Amino acid sequence: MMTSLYSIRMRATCHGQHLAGAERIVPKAAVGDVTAALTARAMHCSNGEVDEIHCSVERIDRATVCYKSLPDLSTYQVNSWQEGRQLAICLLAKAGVQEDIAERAVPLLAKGAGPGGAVMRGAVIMESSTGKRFEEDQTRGVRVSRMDLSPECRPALKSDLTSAGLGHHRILEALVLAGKVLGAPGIVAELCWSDDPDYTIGYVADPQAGYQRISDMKLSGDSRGGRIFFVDQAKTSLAELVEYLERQVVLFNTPGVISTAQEWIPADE
Ligand code: WAQ
Ligand code: MG
Repeated sequence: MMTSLYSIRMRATCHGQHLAGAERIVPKAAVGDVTAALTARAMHCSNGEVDEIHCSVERIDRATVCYKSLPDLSTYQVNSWQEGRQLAICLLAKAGVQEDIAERAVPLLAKGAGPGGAVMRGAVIMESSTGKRFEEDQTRGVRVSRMDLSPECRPALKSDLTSAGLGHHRILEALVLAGKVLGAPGIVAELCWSDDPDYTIGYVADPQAGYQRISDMKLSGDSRGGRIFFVDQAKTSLAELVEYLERQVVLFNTPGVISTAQEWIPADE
């Protein structure tokens, strides 16, 4: 008999504010260790003192698991955040997002896509040719959940990333999240950069080109960031999309190709 799988989700708060979150999908025997590791990570996060940690552990029906391959990873080295944003618009347009929509999407994340310019807890869902937004709650947005590497793939990917100088768990987690998003019905592309003021790297992902990191998407010290999922409305419904992103269990069992960083030279220089 195959051992059961469990989804473990952790979120930590300070004065009711989100501090840290992480999730894993692991075999039954690893549940104790992984829950402890995620809790320890929340306790040691440098953003503030933890008030509450919530961990949920939920058994998964093996028959519902969808196995996929991770996207390839590449890195563009740019000279400034202005150049990074210009490159992001180019990559989004190449992926099939209408250019004027891409040009409006980047400043939307830059000013904060939530009400009053707040950083959202989840992602914006945006129609790729009209710019129309679909999230029911623009404070929360849509949260991608229930994805991980298979137990066989995790050490292989970790060692590939570490050899490329990309060993921080933030990168692995963003790659896995983007991998799930790229499998979504009607997806055209994803745009992301962190809301962590010390972390300026972002990415544009699309199903053909994969996970394309951009070295600078904002000025250091800026605590705004977020995610936008661009979709083709004709190819999906909001209900189907949200069901996939929030509930469908996805395990990645094959790493993608990891390329070395390349310099980006803007075309008009
Ligand atoms: N689902 C949807 N949106 C999310 C989720 C999620 N599970 N988690 C975070 N977000 C949104 C939310 O608006 C955050 O403010 C924003 O994304 C950024 O989240 O070097 O660290 O966890 O290759 O700060 C990308 C580059 C790092 C990594 C992304 O995002 C690399 C990052 P953060
Ligand atoms: Mg963050």
